[in-house]
Amino acid sequence: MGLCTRCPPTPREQEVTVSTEIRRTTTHWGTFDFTVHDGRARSTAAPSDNPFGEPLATGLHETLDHPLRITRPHVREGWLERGPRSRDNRRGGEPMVEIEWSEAYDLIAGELGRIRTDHGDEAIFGGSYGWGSAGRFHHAQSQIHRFLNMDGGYVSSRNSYSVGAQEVVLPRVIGGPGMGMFDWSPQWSEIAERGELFLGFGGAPLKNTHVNQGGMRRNGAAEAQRACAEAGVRFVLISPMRADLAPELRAEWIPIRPGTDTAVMLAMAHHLASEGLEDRDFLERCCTGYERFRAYVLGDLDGVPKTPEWAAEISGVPAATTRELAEASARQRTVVSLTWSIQRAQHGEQPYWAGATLAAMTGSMGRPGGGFAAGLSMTNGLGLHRGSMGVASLPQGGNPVRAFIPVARISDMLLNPGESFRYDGELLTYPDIRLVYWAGGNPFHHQQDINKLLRAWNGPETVVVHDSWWTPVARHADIVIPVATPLEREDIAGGSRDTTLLPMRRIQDPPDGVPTDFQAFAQIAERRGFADRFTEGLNADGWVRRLFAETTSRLAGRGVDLPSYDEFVALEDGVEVPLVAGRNVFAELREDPAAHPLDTPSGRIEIFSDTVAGFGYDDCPGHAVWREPDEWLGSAEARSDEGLFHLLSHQPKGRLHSQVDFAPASRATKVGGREPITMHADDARRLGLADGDVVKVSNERGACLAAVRTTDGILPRVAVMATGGWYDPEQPGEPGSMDLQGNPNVLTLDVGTSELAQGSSAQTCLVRIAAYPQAPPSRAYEPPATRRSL
Ligand SMILES: Nc1nc2c(c(=O)[nH]1)N[C@H]1C(S)=C(S)[C@@H](COP(=O)(O)OP(=O)(O)OC[C@H]3O[C@@H](n4cnc5c(=O)[nH]c(N)nc54)[C@H](O)[C@@H]3O)O[C@H]1N2
Ligand SMILES: Nc1nc2c(c(=O)[nH]1)N[C@H]1C(S)=C(S)[C@@H](COP(=O)(O)OP(=O)(O)OC[C@H]3O[C@@H](n4cnc5c(=O)[nH]c(N)nc54)[C@H](O)[C@@H]3O)O[C@H]1N2
Ligand SMILES: [Mo]
Repeated sequence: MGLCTRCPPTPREQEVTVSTEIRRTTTHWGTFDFTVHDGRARSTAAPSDNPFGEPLATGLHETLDHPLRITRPHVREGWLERGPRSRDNRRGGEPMVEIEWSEAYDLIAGELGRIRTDHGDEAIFGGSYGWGSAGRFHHAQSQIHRFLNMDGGYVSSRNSYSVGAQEVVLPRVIGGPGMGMFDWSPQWSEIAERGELFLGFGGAPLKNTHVNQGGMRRNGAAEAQRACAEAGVRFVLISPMRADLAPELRAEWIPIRPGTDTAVMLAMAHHLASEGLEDRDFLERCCTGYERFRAYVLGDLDGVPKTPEWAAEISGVPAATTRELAEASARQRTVVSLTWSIQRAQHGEQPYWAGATLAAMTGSMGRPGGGFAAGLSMTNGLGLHRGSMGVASLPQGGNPVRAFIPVARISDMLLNPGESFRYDGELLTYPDIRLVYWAGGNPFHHQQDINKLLRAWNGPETVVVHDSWWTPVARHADIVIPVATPLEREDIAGGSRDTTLLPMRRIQDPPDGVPTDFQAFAQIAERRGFADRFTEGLNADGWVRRLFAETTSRLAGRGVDLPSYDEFVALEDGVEVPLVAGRNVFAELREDPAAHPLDTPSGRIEIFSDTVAGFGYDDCPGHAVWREPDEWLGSAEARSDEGLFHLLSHQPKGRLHSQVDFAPASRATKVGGREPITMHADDARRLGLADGDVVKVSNERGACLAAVRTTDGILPRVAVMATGGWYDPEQPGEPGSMDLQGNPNVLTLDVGTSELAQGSSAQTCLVRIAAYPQAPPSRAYEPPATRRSL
């Protein structure tokens, strides 16, 4: 405590003594110290023992009292004037009208009641996908799902954008519950100790480790990777971008055409099989279906041997390189590692199935420091720790509505009610949605083909959104409830695959009258007649204490003693919680497959799956296969037209998805207020472009502006844009309007990965790039037009 010496004194400060203190809290992008002066946050800094922790939080305090902040509820003008049943919705294209809090809650409660009565509970979509914020109690998904469940249920969404294909296919191949499969990957420490060769399909970019779902105390990924290089592990990066492995790892870079990793893996398998180098013992004892796969790879089934030359034609990876890597993988302790981006593409199931199969052939599967890795360093904790702390979360109750969609099928659902589609062996029907309710996510960031989404989004009668700022999704709502940010509430955080249980402290108070999600839902629950069940008579403080007490008793069962809640919140560094030791299922399998079967029908690794084959999907048969995607550089169209580029949209370096895109950390990554598009210097020269030039990036689905950034560290004819720049259509509300700021999702393809997983295919995308000299400025960070209620 003391007087702030850095800020000039305000007139009030000259009269009264004002306190300054440092308050620490944790977020998805790390733990930070805020200087709080006179009740307002004035600076953000990473703790001194966390040298890698700061990049995403620079200037985070500036977002709290920002002009983009929403401080009063708003309703779309047309919805207010013409009513919710209007069929000429122009969401995002009309002024937003400020209304009273009680009026807003009445409207939402009224709509929930009307739609449930007239159309049934299946008419409400509450999937509400999104990362929201850290914190076990205030977690927006938990809050909205608990609220909607108690109100009669909602149509939910299943799986994720992150790992949509792999989380459906891998349980068929190697078994395992949900995200548990990540814990089966070799960890960085084991690779440092025993590994020799790291085959990084997509690499393990450090930019991705600046975030960790649910919070993190220290960023340990860079050190852990470096320890492997220092121990002599050979790093091979197979990726369109050189930056996908840190320079200190001294990786050999093998550029590859996007979407073609499966072909290279099949060709490595071909070389191992035709040279008799595969681990016959493991394949026979611990796997099923190898002979079928081998016949496919050798060409016995379709007359096409998947040779290294065959793969070179598809992928651009030289045949000699593929052979050398295959031989090295048979000789050395090898990790076959895949980023998640590789499966966020059409046929995204295939590289993961092929990768697991290849790892099983190498001789390293189930041996320390080797085998198959599903997403090492894709968030900070992955590859550092196995398992979870087991912190309690808000009970969501049961959902009486059974209908669901695979998460990325939202536009298809809204456009095609009543139509059926296949998913993981089921035949499902899209429900007829009349009300969409979102809290903690931004579909106008995360969904592919935003112009299609906008057409779909205009279908329902009512759209309700909770957010703290005028984000793209808030601008496309009918009713907006502004909520407190995570820096304005108290909670407990336990990040996934992190080992520190941390208190989240209130850095400053929310703007006058602005509720938390919990408080807003409690208000609506009261109008719907179930406030007592929703709150159980507790306020937020009571709930956080209850979750802490439950966590205390859970951890006591594991021999971990937590201090009292009041002691805990005073601890700067939280409490270290040892994680439950994960099982090494592949080591156990190798040792004795009968005693330690996997959770698959055969108990073994299913190189061929009768279950998947039985679904009869042409785009996902019974073993890993190469299938041409609809858009790639090897297509007939792209081969004959040099003007086509493969657009990859990867995770942003300067932010988490679209969160606070207007914050200094994210703004620092922009060029002239727009998202950069990275391309090869030779390509730029060919198009007459220089660094900083504004270009129009387009295809038949849409167009956006971006600023050129050149490099020699990218495969020619590949262009990369980060995701998450705020969608800023030139004509708000008009599908097809050009986005001025640079959101790649106006260009991406919205089709399922296959009929198996129906995951997002964001990385399957061809575009054209052309100079756009007279570019209008982006207005993404200016608040939209609003007016007061008459
Ligand atoms: N082209 C392309 N598209 C992609 C991807 C890609 O690689 N390429 N990646 C995909 C992936 S992996 C993901 S995970 C998704 C991410 O998509 P999202 O998770 O939807 O993205 P976020 O920007 O994190 O959205 C969070 C929103 O919640 C708000 N928010 C934060 N905290 C709270 C809270 O406590 N309460 C409420 N009510 N709101 C809150 C934020 O302001 C923000 O608007 O994007 C996907 N989209
Ligand atoms: N800073 C930051 N970190 C994040 C996030 C964030 O928003 N910001 N989001 C987090 C989330 S929700 C998730 S799901 C993970 C996502 O993790 P990923 O999806 O794996 O991350 P990306 O950055 O999309 O992709 C990593 C790299 O894969 C390469 N790549 C793309 N396509 C191909 C291909 O076809 N073949 C090969 N060989 N390589 C390819 C690209 O060059 C890219 O840089 O990241 C997490 N980490
Ligand atoms: Mo994700």
